Amino acid sequence: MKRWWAMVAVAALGLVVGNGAEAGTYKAEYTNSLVVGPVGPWGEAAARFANTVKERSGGKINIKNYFAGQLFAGKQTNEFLLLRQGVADFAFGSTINWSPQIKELNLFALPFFVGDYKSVDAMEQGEAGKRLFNLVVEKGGVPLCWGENGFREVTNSKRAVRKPEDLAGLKIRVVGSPIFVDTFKALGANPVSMNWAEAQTAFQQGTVDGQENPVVSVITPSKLWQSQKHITLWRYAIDPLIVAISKQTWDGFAATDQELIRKAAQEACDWQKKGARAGLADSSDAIENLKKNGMEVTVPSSADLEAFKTKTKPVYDKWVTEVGADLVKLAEQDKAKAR
Ligand code: X2X
Repeated sequence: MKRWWAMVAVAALGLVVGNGAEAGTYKAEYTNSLVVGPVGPWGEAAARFANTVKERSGGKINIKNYFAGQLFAGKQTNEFLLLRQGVADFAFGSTINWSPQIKELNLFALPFFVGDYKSVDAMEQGEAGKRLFNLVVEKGGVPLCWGENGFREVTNSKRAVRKPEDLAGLKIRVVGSPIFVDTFKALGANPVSMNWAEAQTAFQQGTVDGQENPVVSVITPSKLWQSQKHITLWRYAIDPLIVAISKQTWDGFAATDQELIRKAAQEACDWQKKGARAGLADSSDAIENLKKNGMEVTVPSSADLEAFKTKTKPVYDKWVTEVGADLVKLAEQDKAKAR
């Protein structure tokens, strides 16, 4: 009898000191949203994350990856809304796709602002990154770690692009986020906003001439050389990923599960980021592979880059105001510290 009461007391105490979560109640499935497919470091990191969490939770936390935009039914700029509503429990999200809801995330898309890996790492780990994560929290997400899509390089089927004039009139697919339309207009191109799934069909049908995306995360797994002959390595913008969980979902987990998830996410991010840079940061293997597949690679000189930068300066100025001059200043300070 005594023992029975002791057990009740312990259980009650557990509820009181618990995280507000009803420990032991799990959903049959937790959704994870991705814009890309399972091939490549982005998708593979999501698979690793789901496996790790399942294993470490003894099979209780089952994350199902919804690849290729299945969860947001094509409209990639809605992904953060789904996360906020809890339709997506998790997201391995591109900062570009979330920028319509969190406009400060356009920081990374300011033309020719970031430029190198050291700078982006310094921004993410520094004051700018902290500010951005706080904004994600304010908007209803719980950010777990930074991943990486990568530096965005422009490709097309028509001609080598070394100068702004080379882009004149080219129909370039961009994400449905206004800074990209502004940038390509400033360069004299003809930008069209399109979701990634449709864009891939458009490249095959030749209804658009070009696009911009990172080499290892997107261009290679999507075999874009099948339609795009030319690539220019200009690093004009970078697209970090944020791995995040919906606030409701997060609050539904006990502290021990939260800890397990946070750790598994960090491991997935570290692995993913390394993968996104493989053959780019440590060697030129990823570029050699593009050549092997028939692409012609243009590497602009610093004078060439200056010409692109000058053309896009009005876009930069406009979007510094949108992003917030104080945030840009924090990012500049972070970058300076890394040097
Ligand atoms: O749609 C794109 O270009 C992609 C895959 O890079 C993003 O999700 C931003």
